[in-house]
Amino acid sequence: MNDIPIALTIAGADSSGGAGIQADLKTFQHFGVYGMTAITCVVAESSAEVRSIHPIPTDIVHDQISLLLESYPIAAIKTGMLYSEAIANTVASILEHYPDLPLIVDPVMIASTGDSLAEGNPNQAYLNGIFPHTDLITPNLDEAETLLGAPITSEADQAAAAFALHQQLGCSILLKGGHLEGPQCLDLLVHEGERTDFRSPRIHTPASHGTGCTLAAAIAAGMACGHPMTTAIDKAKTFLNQSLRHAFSLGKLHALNQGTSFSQAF
Ligand code: PXL
Repeated sequence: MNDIPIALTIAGADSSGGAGIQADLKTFQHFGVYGMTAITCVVAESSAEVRSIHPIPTDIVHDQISLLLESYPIAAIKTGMLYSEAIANTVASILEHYPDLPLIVDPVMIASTGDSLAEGNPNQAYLNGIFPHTDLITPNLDEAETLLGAPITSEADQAAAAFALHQQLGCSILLKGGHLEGPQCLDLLVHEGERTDFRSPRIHTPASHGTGCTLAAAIAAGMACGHPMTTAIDKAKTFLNQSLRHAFSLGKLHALNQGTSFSQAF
């Protein structure tokens, strides 16, 4: 029998398959990592509409995570949509007992449709409970603006915001610049006080649903395989660009291609 690295995603289930738990599992599979899940909420949605969100009771969220961590040698954890302060606090209460496990946090707040994916304000739970145990946070510009309370409208603002978050939260920050204008997209990492720029050509596509989830899951997969953070981010960015370039048309809507293989198609 073969060993395989295991990654756990703690996130919402996206019925359309492009974001959340479903995106994470496809991404883990692509990188040869065994994916496990703790579902925080069920989201009835397409890439164009969030219709309803059904949170999972906190005791069930708790049991999913604690049983997996007790039973398997999990090598990295990624969190996505935690939805409520109560769920975020439940997740934090377990993760505080695993300080050495690589933890990547995608602070999901708003869907690509513009719909809110958070009830009330889970910021406090992130700040008090989740971030203190986190290795890397991957906010987009909107999420960073919410966390800092200041607008980010240029690459200079972006760098200042990434350093400010790094200093305030005490962990690495990958501040994604996808929402700025210009021919290139800058994702800016501040890790151990050092800045690293990841630039990629801006890809104009209607298939952007799930990009944040896919990037964070790919980074978690790389770290589960033992890669240093910067290597994991570099490989994750390459994968996300491929996913965008090979996106699917699904009737009238679209989806990222999270590594669907053509080698064994029926
Ligand atoms: O892309 C953000 C996101 C995260 N998690 C879930 C989602 C979405 C977007 O719709 O449904 C479950």
